[in-house]
Amino acid sequence: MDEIPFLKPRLVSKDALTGYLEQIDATRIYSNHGPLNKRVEERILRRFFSDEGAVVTVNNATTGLMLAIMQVKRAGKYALMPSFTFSATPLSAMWCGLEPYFIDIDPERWCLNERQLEEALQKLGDEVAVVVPYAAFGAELNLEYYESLRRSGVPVVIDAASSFGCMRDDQFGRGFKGAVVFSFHATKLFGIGEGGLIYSADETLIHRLRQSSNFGFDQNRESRQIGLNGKVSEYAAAIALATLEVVDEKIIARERIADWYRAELQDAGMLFKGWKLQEGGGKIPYQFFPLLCPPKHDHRFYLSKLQAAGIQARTYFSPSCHEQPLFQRSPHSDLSVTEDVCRRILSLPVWEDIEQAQVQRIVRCLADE
Ligand code: T4K
Repeated sequence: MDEIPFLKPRLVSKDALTGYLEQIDATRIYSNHGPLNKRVEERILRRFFSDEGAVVTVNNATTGLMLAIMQVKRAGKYALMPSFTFSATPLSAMWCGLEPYFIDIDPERWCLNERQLEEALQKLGDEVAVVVPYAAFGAELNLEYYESLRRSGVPVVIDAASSFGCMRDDQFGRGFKGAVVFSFHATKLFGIGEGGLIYSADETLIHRLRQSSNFGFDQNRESRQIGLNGKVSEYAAAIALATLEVVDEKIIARERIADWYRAELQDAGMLFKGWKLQEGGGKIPYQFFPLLCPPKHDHRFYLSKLQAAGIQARTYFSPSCHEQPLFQRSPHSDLSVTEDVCRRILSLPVWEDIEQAQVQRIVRCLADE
């Protein structure tokens, strides 16, 4: 029986790139916020954010998070965030000299539990330097809540690594005046290899982030603030421009695959047998299909069934951050929902040309007990 890989990303073809590569050859500008990067930013701002606010490209979301946290953080010790995230979230806070402080997630959307976040804010007061919520797998966060938190003086950087490409006409993050950081890693819907983007409705913030992504240079090319090299090469921008031409097809293809998963799970009656889907995941840019297995087994039971059937799957984000050696000593609130989700989470294959019959095979393998 054919193996089903976990991911099989398809970036743009060489033919789609040729025109852009010729433009690079003609200008001989290869980096430093060059013309293709400028075009990527303009097109993304128009297409996804209706020209509201501003964006800057960065060489990956981890750099974007570091730059944004460094830019907005206030005096304080802790970065409040979920433990149910990729290690890039706490790592970027640590690079900014902060200690991650993990808060539990809610059981439906698997995003930061706002009530527990409020309790931690009360308890820690001025020790909180920044809050870094993660929009889990592209689920929408309550932006009104985070905007009011920001206005009350608590800086907020949203880890939206998995969110780019959701909502065809209303990209998540639009209108938020803190920083929203997206990933363009090869494994994401808008994959360009390595890359990312920071959005804010606050244009001044993006201006400062653009400078800090270029050694903190001001207009005289003198370092005026702390910075690093977070720029994107023109070759990567060429891939982004070609990807923009097909992004609608990618969004539609992934939505269709998620619909197949939902229909198969429904047909097999699994949603009444303890299997659980993420809520708030109507139009998310699926990088893979996440779901919780019934509590009677932990996910290893199902992973081995899949493996025996030649199907690759993963368990993002298990182990969660507080279970990993580097973060084991980081302070945290009660993490019982995180621990339950991490025991049960499965990440199932999604890529644009996966076939319906393959999705069927995956779900039937799980259903067959
Ligand atoms: N915040 C959150 C919440 C994130 O999820 C991430 C990244 C970040 C921040 C940071 O974003 P970046 O700095 O990366 O822009 C992968 C991705 O590398 C990572 O970007 C992503 N999250 C994470 C969820 O997944 P790994 O270490 O699990 O990837 P790896 O090498 O195990 O590959 C995953 C699967 O994809 C494998 O089956 C192989 C396949 N693959 C991978 C690549 C790179 C391919 O088929 N082709 C490829 O080119 O992290």
